[in-house]
Amino acid sequence: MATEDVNEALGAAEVPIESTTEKQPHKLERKWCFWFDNQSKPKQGAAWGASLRKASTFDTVEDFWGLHETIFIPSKLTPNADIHLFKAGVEPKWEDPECAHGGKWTFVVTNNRKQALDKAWLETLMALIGEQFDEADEICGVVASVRLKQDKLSLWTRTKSNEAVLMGIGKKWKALLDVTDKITFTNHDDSRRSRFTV
Ligand code: MGP
Repeated sequence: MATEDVNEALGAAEVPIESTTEKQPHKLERKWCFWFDNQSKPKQGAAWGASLRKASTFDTVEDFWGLHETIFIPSKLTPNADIHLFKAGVEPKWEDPECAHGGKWTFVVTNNRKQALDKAWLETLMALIGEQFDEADEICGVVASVRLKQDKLSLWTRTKSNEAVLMGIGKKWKALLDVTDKITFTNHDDSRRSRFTV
C-alpha cells in the first residue's frame, strides 16, 4: 500500500479486520487497540487530540498480523503522524486515568532510520502482545512518532515513581530492541510543564 493510501485508509472509518485463517485463531492474553493520529495538516485552532482516533481492536495473533502487515507500519506514514498500540480501554492520552500518573521511556531512532524504526516497532509490538515484560500490568502502550528530524518510539508506563518497575521495563525494552543507544524516561507532568507557549 502506498503512503497516501495508508494515510487515507487510516483517516477513514474504523479499519475492518480481515480474517486471515479459517483455523482456530490464537487468543492473546488481552485485547489491544491500534490508534492513529495524523497531524500533518492540523486544523487551525484545533486542540491536541482532535485528529487522534481509534483504528482497530484485536485479540488474536492472526488479526494482529493481518493489521500490522497491511497498514500499521511506521515507515509508511508521512511526517507528523503517530501510530499507537495501547491496551484496549486505555486512551493514548495523559488524561487517561491509567496514564495520568505515568510517563514514557523514549527510544530515538538515529541510524538507518526507517528500517530501524520498523524493526524496533515490530519487536516492541510482539513483546507487548506476547506479554514478555514482567511488569506488563504497568505498561499502557507504545507510540511510534514519525517526524521530519528524527523518529522515535515511546513506551508509556502507569507509574512515574516506582523506580523498580520503571527500571525493569526500561532494561527489558532496551534488551529487546538490542540497541546500545540511551533510552530516556520522562514523566507526563514534565512533558506538560515543558511545553508552555505564549
Ligand atoms: P508529543 O507529541 O508527545 O511530543 O507532544 P513530541 O513528539 O516530542 O513533540 P512533537 O512536536 O515532535 O510532536 C507534543 C505536544 O502535543 C505536547 O506539548 C502537548 O501540547 C500535546 N500533547 C501530546 N500528548 C501526548 C498529549 C496528551 O496526551 N494530552 C494533551 N492534552 N496534549 C498532548
